[in-house]
Amino acid sequence: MAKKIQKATTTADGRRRTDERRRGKDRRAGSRKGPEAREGAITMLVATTNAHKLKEILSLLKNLPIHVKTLKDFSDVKIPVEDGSTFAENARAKALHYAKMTGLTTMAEDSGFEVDALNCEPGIYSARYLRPDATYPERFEAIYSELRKRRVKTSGARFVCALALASGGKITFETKGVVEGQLAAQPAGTGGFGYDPIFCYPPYGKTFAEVSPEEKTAVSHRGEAIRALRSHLEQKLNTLPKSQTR
Ligand code: ITT
Repeated sequence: MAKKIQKATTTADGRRRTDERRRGKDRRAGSRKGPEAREGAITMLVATTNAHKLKEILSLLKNLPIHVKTLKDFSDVKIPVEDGSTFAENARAKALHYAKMTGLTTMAEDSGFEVDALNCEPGIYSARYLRPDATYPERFEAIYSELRKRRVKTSGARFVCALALASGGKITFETKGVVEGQLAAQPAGTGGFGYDPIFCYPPYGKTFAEVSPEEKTAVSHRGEAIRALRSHLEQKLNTLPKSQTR
């Protein structure tokens, strides 16, 4: 019996020491592990290396009572290889990778621009279309040149955003946002980023680069996906015991 008590004490002591060592390590690594447990409320990593995407996502998550971390808090974390064959596969892989590397509930999204007349290219290759270091004007010209080759004047086009939330090695939420439109006759506008100057949104009669950030996200693929994530998180927060939220 005495032996049992001794063993239990040793185990508990050992665990406490381990936890203390881990907490010290967490502080040194920029809260790499365990902040959810420490703070009680939801901490979520927004895992994107794209500053434009990040700005849109953060503005869409505004006023949600969660602690948001970005990859700036984890500068030494490696970027995952994106070798999925769909937006959803890539989004899941990114979310699981960054969640594993940081120990945080993590959201990631994979998005892109699809042109019907080009068999939905650039699609999942949007960020590296033509060449990884190509400029967007070069990419636009490549798209228009492909259309000229096919003797096509115009085409339907869309932006797609697949979003995944990962926690504890699992995907806990997934959604997809799509905005349908037309390939613009020529690039127009200076706002936004990426393919925005060549995506015409018919209800506005303008490209996404010609409208305000608010007008874009009110109807965009990313706006739709993040609004669904917001509802999911709000629901999750409502089911947490009061003592775990603040
Ligand atoms: P992360 O993987 O780190 O999030 P990334 O830019 O590599 O960053 P993706 O692989 O999802 O992200 O590629 C998205 C590309 O799709 C992006 O670089 C643009 O070329 C295009 N894109 C996506 N959303 C867009 C938007 O709202 N406006 C214009 N272009 C967009």
